[in-house]
Amino acid sequence: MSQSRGRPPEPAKLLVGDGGELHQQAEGPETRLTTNQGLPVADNQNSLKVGPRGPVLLQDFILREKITHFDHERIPERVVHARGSAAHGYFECLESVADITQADFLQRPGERTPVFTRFSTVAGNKGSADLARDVRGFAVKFYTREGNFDLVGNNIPVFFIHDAIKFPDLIHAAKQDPDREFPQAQTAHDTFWDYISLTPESLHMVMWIMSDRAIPRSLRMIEGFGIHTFRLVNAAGKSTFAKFHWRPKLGMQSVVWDEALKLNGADPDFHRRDLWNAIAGGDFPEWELALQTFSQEQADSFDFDVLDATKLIPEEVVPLRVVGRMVLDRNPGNFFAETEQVAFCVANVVSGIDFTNDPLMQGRLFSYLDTQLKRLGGPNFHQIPINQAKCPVLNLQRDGHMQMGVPQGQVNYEPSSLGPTIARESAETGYRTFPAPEAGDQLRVRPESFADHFTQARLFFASQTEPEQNHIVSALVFELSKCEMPRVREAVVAQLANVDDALATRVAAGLGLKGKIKPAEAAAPTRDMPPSPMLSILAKAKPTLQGRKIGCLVSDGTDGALVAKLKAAVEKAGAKLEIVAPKVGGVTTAGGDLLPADHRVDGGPSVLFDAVALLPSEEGGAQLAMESAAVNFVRDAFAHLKVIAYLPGATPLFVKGGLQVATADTDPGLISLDNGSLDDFLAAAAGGRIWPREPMVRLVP
Ligand code: HDE
Repeated sequence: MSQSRGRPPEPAKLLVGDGGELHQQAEGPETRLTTNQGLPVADNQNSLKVGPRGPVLLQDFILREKITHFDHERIPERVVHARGSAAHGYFECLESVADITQADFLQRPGERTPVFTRFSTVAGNKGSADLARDVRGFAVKFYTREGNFDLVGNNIPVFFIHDAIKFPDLIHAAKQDPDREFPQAQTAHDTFWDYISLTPESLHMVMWIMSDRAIPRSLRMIEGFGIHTFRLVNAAGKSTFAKFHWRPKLGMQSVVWDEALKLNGADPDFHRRDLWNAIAGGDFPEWELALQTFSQEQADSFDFDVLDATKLIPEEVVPLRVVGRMVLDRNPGNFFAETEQVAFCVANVVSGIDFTNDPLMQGRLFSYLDTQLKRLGGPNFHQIPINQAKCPVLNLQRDGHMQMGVPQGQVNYEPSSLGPTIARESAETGYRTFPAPEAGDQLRVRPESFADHFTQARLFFASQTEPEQNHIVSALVFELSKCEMPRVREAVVAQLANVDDALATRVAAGLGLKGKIKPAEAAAPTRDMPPSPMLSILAKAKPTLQGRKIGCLVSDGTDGALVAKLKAAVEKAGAKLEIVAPKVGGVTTAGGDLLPADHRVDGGPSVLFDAVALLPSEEGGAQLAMESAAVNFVRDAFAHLKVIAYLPGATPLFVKGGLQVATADTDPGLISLDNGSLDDFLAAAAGGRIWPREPMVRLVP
C-alpha cells in the first residue's frame, strides 16, 4: 500500500506572516511546505501512525500544530454588525474645510487619504443572509497623515435609543431569543417588538427600518450617516457642530420585500457578491462626503435637541456641504485578516474633530475599545496590519499580549533624561479637546429636551411617496404578524397611533385587530413638520442603469445578434447583462453560434436582476414554460415591478404565469421588442420599477 496516497501533485505554497511582512518567495526550496517553526514537511496528508492501520501517535507534533492552529482559527464574532463586507479605497478632499476644522485630511483639495470601509448588517450572525430587513453599518477608517479617523456610522441617520445604557437591552431584544437561538437576522419576533412598544423613543428609527432603506438593492446604493452631532474645531479653536453624510453616486435604490425574502434563498451573499464583483470588474463604488454644519445658536433654535440621536436635521433646514468623495477600488486580499480583524473605534478621531455630549456617543467611546480587546485578544490590536496607522506611531507603551514589534532600548517611560530619541508630547500639534464648559449635578435623568418621540417619526412617514408609505404599512403588518403574543401587536399599534392615526389604523386593519386604538401615553404631543422630500428614496431617485444588472432569458434558437446588440447597449449604459439559460453550458443561437450562459434558469431567478429580457425562440419558450423556475422568473419579474422586454417566443411563459391580462398597452413596463426598440426598453429600465403596477400584485391595508 502506498503511504503517500492522496498527495496533491504540486506542493502547496505557504506564505508565513510576520508582523505584516511576507517572506519572499524565491525559486527552489522556498516553495517547500513547512511547520510554523520553518521545518519542511514531508507528508501533509497522513498522520504518524504505528503501521499503516495502527493508532495515531501523540508524538505527531506536525499533526498537533496544524490541528491546534485550525482549532483556534475563529475569533469571537462581533456582538453586533457580525456580518460584513469591506473594501479598500481612498477619500479625496474636494474642498478645503479649514474654515471649520483643522482636520488635516480635509485641508487640501485633490489630496487623497487611504480608507478601509466595512458595511454590515446589525442583528444577524456572521453567516446570516444579506437581505435581512436591518440597518446597514457604514464604517470608514481614514488612514490620515495625522492618525486614524474612524467614522462608524449607519445607513439610517437616527438611532433607536437615547442612552448607551439601553444598548445591551435593545440588542438582546433584537437578536435571537436566548432560549432557542432563533429567529436570527430578523426583528420579526415578540422580544424585539415588545421592547419597541416599551421604548417610545425608538419609533422614529422604527419608521426607517420598516421602510425600504432596510432592504437595499446594493451596498453601493446606500447612504451613510455619522448620526451623532460631532464638534469640529478650526485652527483658531472655533467650534462648529457637524453631522456627516455619505451620498452614493449610483443613487439610492432598494428591493421590494418579497424580492428580499427570495434573494435570501437565491443568493444569501447577494450584497457581498455585488460589492466584490463590482470592484473586481473595475466598476468602483463612490460616495460623496457632505457635512451639515451649524452653530450653537442654530442648535439652540431647533425644536429638538442636537444631542438626541433619535433626531435628524432636515436638509431643507441645514443644507449639505459636499467636502469630498470616497472611491472603493480594491477588494481585501484576505477576509479574515482585513474585514474580520478591522477594529473600528468611535474614539479614533483626529485634531479638528471632537465629540459632543450625546449620551449615546459617549457610551460608544467606551464600548468600541472594550469590544476590540475581547475580540482581538489584547491591547496590541492596533498592530494588526489593517488597523495600523499609516503615519508614525511612537510611544512608550510596551509588552502585552501579541506584541509584534521589538521596541528597543532601556527607556520605556517619559519624561526621561536617558534616551536621546524618545517620544515627546507636542504642545502645538498634539490633539486638544475643545474646552467646552461643563457644570451640573450628577444625575441619572433624561433631559426634557429629549421628550418628543413622535414628531420626527411623523415627519418621516409624511415625507414618503405613496408606494413607500404602503411598504412601511406592509412591513409593520408583516413583522407584527410574526409576533405570537397579541399584547405585543396591540402595544406597538398604540405607539404607532402617536405617530400617525392613519398609519395605526391601517396597520391595525392589516393585523385584523378589533376595537378602537387607544394611543399609548406620550411624554410630549406629536407636532406636524413640513415634509422633507429628501427623506424619500423615490422622490430623489435618479433615472440610471449605472451599476444595475439585466437578466436575459434565452433558449436554443435565440436570436444571437439581438442578444449581442442588447449586451452592447446595456454595457454602454453602465450596466451588465447576464444570460440565463436552460443549461449552464449555454445555448445554440439561431445563427448556430454558442451563447454561453451565466446561470442555469433555476439558479438565476429574476430577483438577481433589475430588469429582464425574455428572448427565447418560439420552440424554446414553449419548452421553458414546462419549467416552473422559468415561469417564476417571469411571474416574479412582473410582481417585483420590473421592466420586462419580450419577444413572441415568451408568450407561453406569460400564459403559464397567468399574466396574459397584462399587455404592453396597459403596462408601460412591458416592452415588446417586436414593436418597440431596445432603446425603449433601456429607457424604461433606467426609470426603475413600474409603481403603478403594484396595486395589481399586492394588497395593502
Ligand atoms: Fe455600534 N458597536 N454601538 N453603533 N457599531 C459595534 O464594535 C455600540 C451604534 C456601528 O464594521 C461593536 O467592533 C454601543 C450606533 C457599526 O466593524 C460594539 C452603542 C451606530 C459597527 C458596538 C452602539 C453604530 C458597530 C461591535 C450604543 C451608528 C460595525 C463590534 C451606545 C452611528 C463596525 C465592534 C464594523 C459595532 C457598540 C450604537 C454603528 C459592541 C454600545 C448609534 C457600523 O462596540
